[in-house]
Amino acid sequence: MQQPNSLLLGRLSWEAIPLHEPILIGTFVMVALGGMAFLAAMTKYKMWGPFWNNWVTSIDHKKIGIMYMVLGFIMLLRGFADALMMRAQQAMAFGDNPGFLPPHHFDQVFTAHGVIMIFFVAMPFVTGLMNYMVPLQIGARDVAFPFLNNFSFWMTTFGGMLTMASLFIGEFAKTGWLAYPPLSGIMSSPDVGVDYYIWSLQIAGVGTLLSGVNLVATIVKMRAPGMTLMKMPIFTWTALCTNVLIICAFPVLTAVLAMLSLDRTIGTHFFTNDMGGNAMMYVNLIWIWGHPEVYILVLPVFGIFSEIVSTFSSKRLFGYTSMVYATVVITILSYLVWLHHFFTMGSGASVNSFFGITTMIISIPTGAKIFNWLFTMYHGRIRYDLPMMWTIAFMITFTIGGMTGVLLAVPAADFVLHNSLFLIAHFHNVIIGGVLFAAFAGYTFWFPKAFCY
Ligand SMILES: [Cu+2]
Repeated sequence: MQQPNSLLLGRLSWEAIPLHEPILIGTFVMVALGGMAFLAAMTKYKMWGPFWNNWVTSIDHKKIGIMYMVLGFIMLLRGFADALMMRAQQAMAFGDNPGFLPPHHFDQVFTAHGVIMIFFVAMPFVTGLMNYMVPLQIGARDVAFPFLNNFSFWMTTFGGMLTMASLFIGEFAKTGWLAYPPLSGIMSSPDVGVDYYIWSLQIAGVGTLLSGVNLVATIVKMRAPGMTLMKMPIFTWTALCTNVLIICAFPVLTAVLAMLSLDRTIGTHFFTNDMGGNAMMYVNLIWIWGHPEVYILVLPVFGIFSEIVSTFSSKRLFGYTSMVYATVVITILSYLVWLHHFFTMGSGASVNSFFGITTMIISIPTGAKIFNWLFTMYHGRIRYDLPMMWTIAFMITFTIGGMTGVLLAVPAADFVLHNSLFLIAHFHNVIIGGVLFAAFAGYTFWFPKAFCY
C-alpha cells in the first residue's frame, strides 16, 4: 500500500518544472515577459512607493474593494483561457485525432477552471463590491477591522497565486473542482496537485471567513444613527445574509480539507476506502459548504440588481419588505438542500424527497424577487443604460437557469441528468447569468462613484 507522503507540499524537485510541455513553456515565456515589462514600467515611473503605500498596504475599504475586483479580472483571464482550451480540445479530439491537450493536462485545466472561477473570480468580484459599497451605504467611515480587511485580501490573493504557481512548478489537482476522494487520496493522487489545491483553498478560505466576520460586524455595529435594519439599503441586506452564510459555511470547508490533508500526509482514514473511512462523508461535508457557497455568490447579485432596477426605473423598489424576507428565507433554506448534488448516492426515496422538496421551495423566494423586479419596472420610466441592459439579460438567463434547477431537483429526473451537460448548462446559466452579469452591471453602475467619471 502506498505510504502517505511526509511532505505537506508533496515533493517538488527539478522534475516539477514542466520542460516537456510546450504549451506551458509558451505560457511561461509570455507571463515572464509581461511581468518584466510591468516591473520595468513600475521602476521607470517610480511607482513602487505609491503602489506600496496607496494600494498594497492600504486599509481603506474602497481601495481594498478595487483590489479584489482587479484580482477577479486577472483570474477571469486565466479561467476563461482554461474554458477555451477545454472547448478547443473537445472540438478537435475525435476519431483518431487525440487533440492538443494530453489527458492529464486536460484534467488539470478542467479542475483549475472550476476552482479559479468560483474561488478567485466570483468570490473576489462580490467581496470587492461588498467591501466598496457597504460602508458607503450604511454611512460608516470604513469596515469594523480595516487592517484585518487588508489581511483577508492578501490571504485570498496568495491562495490565487499558489494556484497560478502550480501551472509552472509541479502540477495542479486532476480531480475536478471539489476533489472527491478516493481520487484525491494519496493512493490515486500521489503527486503535488491535490496539495496545491488544499493549500490554495485553505489560505483563501481563511481570508474569506475573516472578511465575512468583518462585514457582519460592520453592518450590525456601524450603521448611521437612525438606520434601523428595515431601513438598510437592499444591497446591504443581501451582504449581511451573505456574510452570515460565509461564517456558517467556510469553517466546514476548512475542516473537510484539513481531514483530507491528514489522510494524505499522516495516513488517517477519514475518507479512504478502507479502515472504516467513508468517501461519501467528504462529499456530504464539501456540499454542506458548497451549496451555501452558491448563495454566498448570488445573494449580493440579487442586491446589485435590486439597486439598479429601482434606479433605472425611477421608482422605489417594489416589495422592499418581501425582498428582505425572501433573502432571509433563502439564507436559511440554502443550508437544507446540499444533498441534491448527489441524489444518486442512493440514500433512499425519503431522504431524496426531503432534499428535492426543500430545493424546490427555495425557488419560491427566488421567484418572488424576479416578480418584484418586474413590478418595479412596471409603469416605471425605464432608462436602458448599460447596467439596466445587464439586468434584463440577467433576468432572462437566470430564470432559464432557475427553471432547469427545479427540474434537477426532481430526484427521478436527476438520476438521468446527474453530471451531464444539462447540469453544466444549468449552473453556467445561473453563475454567468447571475454573478458575471451582476459584476459587469455593478461595476458599470458604481464606476462613477469609484472613479469620479
Ligand atoms: Cu446545490
